Formats: sequence, structure tokens, C-alpha cells
Amino acid sequence: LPAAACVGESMAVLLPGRPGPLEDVPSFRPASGGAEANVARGLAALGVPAAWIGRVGDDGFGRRVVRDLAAGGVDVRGVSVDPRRPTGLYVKEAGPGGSVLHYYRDGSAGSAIGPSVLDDPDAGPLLNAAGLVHLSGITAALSDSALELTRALLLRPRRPGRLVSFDLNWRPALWRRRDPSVLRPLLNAADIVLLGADEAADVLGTGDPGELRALLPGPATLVVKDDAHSATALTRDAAVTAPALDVEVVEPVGAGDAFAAGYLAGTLRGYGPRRCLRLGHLAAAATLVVPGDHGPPPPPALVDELLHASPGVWA
Ligand code: KDG
Repeated sequence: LPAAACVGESMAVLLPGRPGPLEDVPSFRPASGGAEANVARGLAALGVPAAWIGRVGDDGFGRRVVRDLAAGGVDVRGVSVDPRRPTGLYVKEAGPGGSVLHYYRDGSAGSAIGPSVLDDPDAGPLLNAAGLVHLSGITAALSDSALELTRALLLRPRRPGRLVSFDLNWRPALWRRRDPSVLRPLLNAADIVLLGADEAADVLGTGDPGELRALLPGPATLVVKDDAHSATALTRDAAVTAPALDVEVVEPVGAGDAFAAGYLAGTLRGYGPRRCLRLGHLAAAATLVVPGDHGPPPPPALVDELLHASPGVWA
């Protein structure tokens, strides 16, 4: 049974063969993505048994998404196939200012997820068994039923020992028809919250770790990421900041998910905050240097060496 269950929408991805406006791109490479599924993949790559819980259409993109996740070692027994709706898709457009994601996911199978998944004979037991359930703000934006499921997983009493992590994952394009004020109570109900200082400033009015702590007293741990530079973990009694690795960034999408996977894998291994942050940075670095949503993690021996290195090595 999985140690972690990641719930959300996974999509097919088209990566441009070269940068520039989509109308001039001659070819695309297919891949798969979706924030929570990326976290499941990142966890599995780090040796944590992880399931992805979500829905795909009865189509080639859906089969690709499920196949890619399974190949990445993710438990896909809890995936439902929706015969009436298509699998979502996103297309990356690479420009001088970075990547833009174009979504084709309105009415998708993934967006139709809802609280009924809790009673699903396949997904329900996986969700119940997992010590950690990982969610993100993207799911809260997808549909009324997806918001209701997010609320159920965060706001209902949980069994002792169960952790729920929540990554803000602010995607303004998904919130045009919804009020993002629903996010704050969700964040506050999680045990571990991950957010970027910049997105926190957009959604909560501040990116300052101390001010965020005052706004979100609920989570046992709040992890505030300062772009590519560092991340700070605020626990009940301490604040620990760890610098990121300085890498040549090829494409940043997916790095936040890899960071979350590293941080959460560290938590499940019983690491203290500094080592959790370091594992997050290592996993993120592996994704920053590839064009897709996930890169292979560094070899375990190197990870181990860097986790235990003296602060000077990381500065
Ligand atoms: O974090 C990476 C995601 O942004 C990408 O995989 C697409 O899930 C996605 C989303 O909703 O933006």
C-alpha cells in the first residue's frame, strides 16, 4: 500500500520542439504532467511508495498519462476512466520571458473528480491507507466537485497519524471564474503547506515568512520558497532557511512539484527541516535542467553526500 497518495488532475503535455510562438513551432513532443501526479512521480523516484488518484478519459492521452506514471513507479490502481469526458491537455509555449502554459482542460475527466472518490472501491482504500495525502490549489480551482473533495480531505477530522500536505500552486488562469478566497481556509487546515513567496503575495497579500505564519497558524509546517534562491521551513518553534542549488535553468515548470516531492520524502523518512529542504532543492534541480516536468533524480550516493554536507557546500 502507498505511503503517500497524491490527488489531482494529470494531463497530456505537448512540449514545443523549439521556442517561439505556437503558430511557428514545427513539431511538439508528447509527455505528461499535472502537479500532483508530478509529486507522486517525484516521491516514487525517491523510493517512497506513492499513488496518484485522479481521472482520465477513455482516450490515448489518458492511456499515455497512466502508462507514464506507472513507468515512473507510481501506483495507478486508484485511477478512474471516465467514458464521457476527455483527458485534459496542456501545451507549453517557450518565449523569452519563460514558458506559458495553455490549458485545454475545461470539462475534462480530471476536473470531474469529487468526493465520491472517497468511496470508490479502488481509490478509497489507497487514500485511506496513505500516511500522507498530497493536494494542491489547482484542484480547488477545477470544478465545484473538485473543490468539495479538497475540502473533504482537508476539513473533515482525520485519523491520528494522517498528514495532509497542500501546495498553493497558484495558477491565475484557472481562477477567472472562481473566487480564490476559498484557498486560505484550505491552506490553514493542512499539516504541511508549501508555497512560493511570490504566489503567496498574490493570493494572501504577503510573501514574508513571518507574516505568512501569522496569517496561517494552522499548519505544523509552512515552507516558503524564495524563487530559485532558498526556502524556509517554519515549524512550531523554529525557522530554518536552506539555500537552493545554483543550476543552469532549462525550463522551470515542474520544479515546484519536484521540490515538494523531495521535502515530503524527507518528512516521511523522519528528517529534520534542513534535510527536508535540501532534498527538496536536489529534486528541484534535477527538473530545472530538463525541458519537461520531471528529470531523473541525482544518484542516491550523491544525494546522501549533499544531504549531509556542511553548510559551506550549499551556500
Ligand atoms: O507544476 C507543474 C504544473 O503546472 C503542470 O504540470 C501543469 O498541473 C499543471 C497545472 O495545472 O498547471
